[in-house]
Order: sequence, then structure tokens, then C-alpha cells
Amino acid sequence: MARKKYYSLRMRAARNREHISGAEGIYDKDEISSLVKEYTQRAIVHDKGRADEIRLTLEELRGAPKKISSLPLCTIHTRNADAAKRAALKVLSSVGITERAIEEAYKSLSLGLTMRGAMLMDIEGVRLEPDLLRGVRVSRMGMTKKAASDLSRKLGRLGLNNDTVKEALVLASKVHRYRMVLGELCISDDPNYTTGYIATRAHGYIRLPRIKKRGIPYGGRAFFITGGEVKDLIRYLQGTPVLINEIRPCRGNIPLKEILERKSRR
Ligand code: PML
Repeated sequence: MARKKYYSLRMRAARNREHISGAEGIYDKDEISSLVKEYTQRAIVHDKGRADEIRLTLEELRGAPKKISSLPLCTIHTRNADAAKRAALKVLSSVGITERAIEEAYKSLSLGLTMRGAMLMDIEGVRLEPDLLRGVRVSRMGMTKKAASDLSRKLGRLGLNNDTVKEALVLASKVHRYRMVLGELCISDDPNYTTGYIATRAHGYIRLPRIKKRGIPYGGRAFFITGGEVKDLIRYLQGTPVLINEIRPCRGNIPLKEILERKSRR
């Protein structure tokens, strides 16, 4: 029997050369034509404005993607940016990331320079990515149809069934599968999106509402890493195709104390 072929479909939209939106997934051949239409539609109409340049990349994958499960998801009911930062410090430091590194990540994410990719930081706060302005992009990831509908159902119960949450969860699930990554801090660069998240393999994906004030047009991601070869990690983040085929529990608000006590097993 012929080997099943998978395709990576990626979209980037820009206006006046400024990035507006992006999306990507891994699909079967028969899904591609309707998705090209969907991605194009999504690129044209976006909160940040109408795109004047849309790039669609369709690539046949050489091998079968690595199948993984998603990180479990929950939310801490953080009332403001200070509470969100306190929660981030507690959770991320509990896996060995120093306070200095977390403060450094916060500082870099508040400088007003939105990078296209993520920062790589060691647990002392030293930046390790080769291009400090661009960062490292995570790419070639997606969900099986079954996992996608399971995730929609689980997020739907929480009123969170939207592309922003789904895409961030897929990305974090790919990133945290790699053992060198200890934790992540993400603040959206969308001025209207004030929920961010932190993630670790032990605690899962933890949403932090009101991590920033409405109207702030910058943000980004920091991955805290330890040991191993940075270039191997970058190769994995950018190039290894990963497909989520199982959705772990998605829960609503959970007290920080409970999260710190009950680490998930993965
Ligand atoms: C969520 O609400 O869980 C998503 C938070 C981060 C969104 C990052 C982005 O803007 O893509």
C-alpha cells in the first residue's frame, strides 16, 4: 500500500511589509483546496487590517509527522498584569527557571520590539538564539481531524473555541515535547488580546488573563531552555513535522495553589 502523504500548509499575511497574521497546519491531500480558500479568507480579513501581501506555502512532507498529545489546558483567574506576573514567576520558578531569567524575559517582551519568532533563554536569562532580532519560528505542526474536533468540543464548553487559543496550544504542545525546553512565557502582540500563557511539561498550558493592558501592540514568546544543543532544538522547532492526535483535558479556572500541587504527568 502506498505511504500516506501529508502536506504542510502555511500562510503569512502582511500590510506595508508589517506582519498581520499567520496560520498553519498539516493536512491530507484531499483537504488542501478548501483550506487554501479558508486561509486566504482569513488573511484578507483581520482585526489588524487588510493584508496587501499574502504568502501561502504548500509543502509535501518527506516523512510521516511525529504524533503527540496536546498539553493539558487550564486558566488561572488573574485579575491584572501584576497577578499574572506573580503566577508566572511561581510556576516557572518551580521547574528550575531563575527569577532573573523570568524578569529578563518580561523585560525583553515589553521593549516594544515584536520579534517574528521566539526568544531562547537559558535558565539564568542569557539569550541563546542566533538572530536576536528575528528569534526562532516554530513551524510544521498541526492536528488530526479527530483531534481538532475533540479540541473544539472541549474548548467550546469553556467558551474558548477560537483559532488563537487552538493555535497557541498546538504550538506550545510541539515546543514542550522537546526535553531541552523547561518553560515558556507568551504575551500576545495583538493589542486587543490581553490573555497570555505560561507552559511547562509538568504543569501544562496555563492561560493568564489580563497579562497586559488593552492597546499594547507588542509581545512575543520566550522559551526557557537547559542543556543540549541549541542548533538541534532550532532544527526541531522549525523543521520537524508534528501532528497532535490526542487532546488532553481542557479545564476552566484553577487556583494557582492547586496547579503548583498537582503537576501533570506526560
Ligand atoms: C490563549 O488565550 O490561550 C492564547 C494566548 C496567547 C495568544 C498568542 C497569540 O497572539 O497568538
